[in-house]
Amino acid sequence: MKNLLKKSFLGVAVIAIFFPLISCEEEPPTDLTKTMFIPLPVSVEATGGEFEVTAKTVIYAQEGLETTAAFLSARLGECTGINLKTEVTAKAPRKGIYLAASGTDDESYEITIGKKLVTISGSPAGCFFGVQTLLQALEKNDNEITVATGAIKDSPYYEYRGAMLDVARHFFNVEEVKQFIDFLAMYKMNVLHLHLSDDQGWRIEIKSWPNLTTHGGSLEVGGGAGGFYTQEEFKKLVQYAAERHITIIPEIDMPGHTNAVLASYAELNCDGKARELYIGTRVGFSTLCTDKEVTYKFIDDVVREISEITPGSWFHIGGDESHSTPLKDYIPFIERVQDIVLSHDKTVVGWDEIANAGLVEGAVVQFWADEENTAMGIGKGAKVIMSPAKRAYMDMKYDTTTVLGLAWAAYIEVDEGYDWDPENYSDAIKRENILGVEAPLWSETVTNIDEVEFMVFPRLPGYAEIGWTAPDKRNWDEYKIRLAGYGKKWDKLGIDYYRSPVVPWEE
Ligand code: TNX
Repeated sequence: MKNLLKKSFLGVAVIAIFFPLISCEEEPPTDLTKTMFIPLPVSVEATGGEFEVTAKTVIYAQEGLETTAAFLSARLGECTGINLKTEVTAKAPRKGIYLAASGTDDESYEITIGKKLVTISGSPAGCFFGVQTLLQALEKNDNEITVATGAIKDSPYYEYRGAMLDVARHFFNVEEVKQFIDFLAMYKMNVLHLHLSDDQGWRIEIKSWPNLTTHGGSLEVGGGAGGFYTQEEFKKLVQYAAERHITIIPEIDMPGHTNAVLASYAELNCDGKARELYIGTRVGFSTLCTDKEVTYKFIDDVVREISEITPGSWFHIGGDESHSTPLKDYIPFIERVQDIVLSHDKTVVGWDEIANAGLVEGAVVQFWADEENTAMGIGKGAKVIMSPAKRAYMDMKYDTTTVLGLAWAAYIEVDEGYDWDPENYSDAIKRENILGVEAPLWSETVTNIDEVEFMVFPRLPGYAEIGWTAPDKRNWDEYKIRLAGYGKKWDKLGIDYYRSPVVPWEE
């Protein structure tokens, strides 16, 4: 409508004559506070006007924000078909879209949307998150792309907002992992935990132990061809994530969940005999030989090679479900492995079982099942990542009719995935103990990216909001309306989401 008005003076005259009373009301409502943001920002104010994105709009960026400017231009191009020019500038322009460095180093950002100029200011990470917010505020009507004017101030509640992808049970290639990273980026998540090894497969090249991938990575659950990332490919994933302000946490699970290792190198078994490759889904039957010296040489090589190509500060040592490792062996093993991780300048992360051992300074315990373990970890000074299987496991079925997924922890409908609060989950775990939230996707039953999408959408945006938005601002009945608005966007993006009956999807 507005384009028409602009194009023809005659049109304006005709409309003015025949519709004099509704000239303003003709426009779609331009109320920024009505935008369906996920996660919900700290504050949104509307000023009632609109900013129009046209082919002439330029994205200006201060130095250091070029990658985010290019990202915004590419995303706008995908959803609108117009490719905006980007330009580095030192001073604020009078019109266009302007990414400005605020001088802060946290993840907060501010957006002001005027009729001529949109300014997003923050640290590089803050600006990137602000860009996600701006993209959610875009309206496309006929040929017009507009944003309602106003102001947004925003910052996250938790510093750690993650998801995990199990690439060991089923392998997901570089392109698929990039798509997963894109899902995280849309909702301002900042951590991707990659579960890189398990009984069924080893998925990252280790140059000093090549059989790990050539043999140990050759299969996956069900017996199909597995796969692995070369170190060059892994670096590309790290880079792709970094451009989206997402840190990759590599996990090498040990001493259990190691059958693929034990099949690749006979000497890592206590009896010196290589195991067969495993394509089933049992857990708890494998263990590294904790009292052989070569085991620690192996671990040191693995941690060193992976740490060299991982700029993020974390290294995840797994440590879960080591049912075949007696506790008297498990404890010194976990303690020694933590020292190895420290010697490569990384921060230790492990599943809650590691709290049975002594913990090094800075160690992080990932709560998934056992509150007592987690409480022990807190007692030993650890921070906690909240991934309670009953609420946050994206491999759990939605309900009894879900074909994919498992159900050992719970059925997790979309409301159950959203409607809980990390700091009120367990008496033993308080706000000050919590680093953040992570939603894992285990892949025993999930074989390709379409199936990933089905398990992840629409639950993932909820975990992102739990991580970003303060608990007193979250409410399922209000959230479900916002969530419903995303169905059409996902349709357009070709995302195979679960059309949950508890979400009031738009027709
Ligand atoms: C438990 S969660 C596991 C994984 C399985 C998952 C399936 C955790 C630390 N261990 O090995 O894949 O359940 O839901």
